[in-house]
Amino acid sequence: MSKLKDLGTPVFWAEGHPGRLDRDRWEVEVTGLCKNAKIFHWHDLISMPKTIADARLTSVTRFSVRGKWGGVRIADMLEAVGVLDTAKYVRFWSTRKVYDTSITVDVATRERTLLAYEFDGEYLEEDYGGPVRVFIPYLWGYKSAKSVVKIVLMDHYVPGFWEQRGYTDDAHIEAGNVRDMNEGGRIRPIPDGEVIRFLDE
Ligand SMILES: Nc1nc2c(c(=O)[nH]1)N[C@H]1C(S)=C(S)[C@@H](COP(=O)(O)O)O[C@H]1N2
Ligand SMILES: [Mo]
Repeated sequence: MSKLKDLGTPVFWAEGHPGRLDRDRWEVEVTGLCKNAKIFHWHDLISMPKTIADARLTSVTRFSVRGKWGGVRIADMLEAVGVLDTAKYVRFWSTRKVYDTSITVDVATRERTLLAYEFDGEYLEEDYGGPVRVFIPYLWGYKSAKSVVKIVLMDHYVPGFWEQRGYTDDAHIEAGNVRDMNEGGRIRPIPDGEVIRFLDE
């Protein structure tokens, strides 16, 4: 069990659940338009400065879950590999490389965009994208790729798994109602953009 599970957070694996994943042997390759392509091992990631974002993951399927997402800033990872000025997009690949999604370098380097390994102080389990997943509070959840194994810096955009199936490329969160998982699925209205409305409650 975990906090995310206790809250009844839906588990999405469009490509099928990956099963058990080995945290201690996890590797994330960062490559593409950078000076020093690099493989980050699990122990590298947890030795890097940890950022905690108290923020919401909000799905286009209209649920939203808030907690303290902990991990490494994507900005810190890009700095570590020496991202080039020509890199404009960041592509994330999930384990088994069926699911991918891309965002701008601009959003990737924002303060609360993380390669997350924790939620409320617990390591993420496989259901929720452990050992490490992208967490982007600013955009619809389909940009927050789970169980990430590869990050590619690119000068052009490529539509990902869900974008090819009709979800928008920019994933801008649109006003409407969401089920707030922190409130037992209570239906609440959200405005346009990042869901920060229920953070102070
Ligand atoms: N690999 C992978 N990552 C994924 C998905 C998926 O199907 N496969 N679903 C996305 C969608 S649509 C959302 S809303 C969030 C949901 O995260 P959760 O399953 O941890 O609740 O993960 C995103 N990342
Ligand atoms: Mo979603």
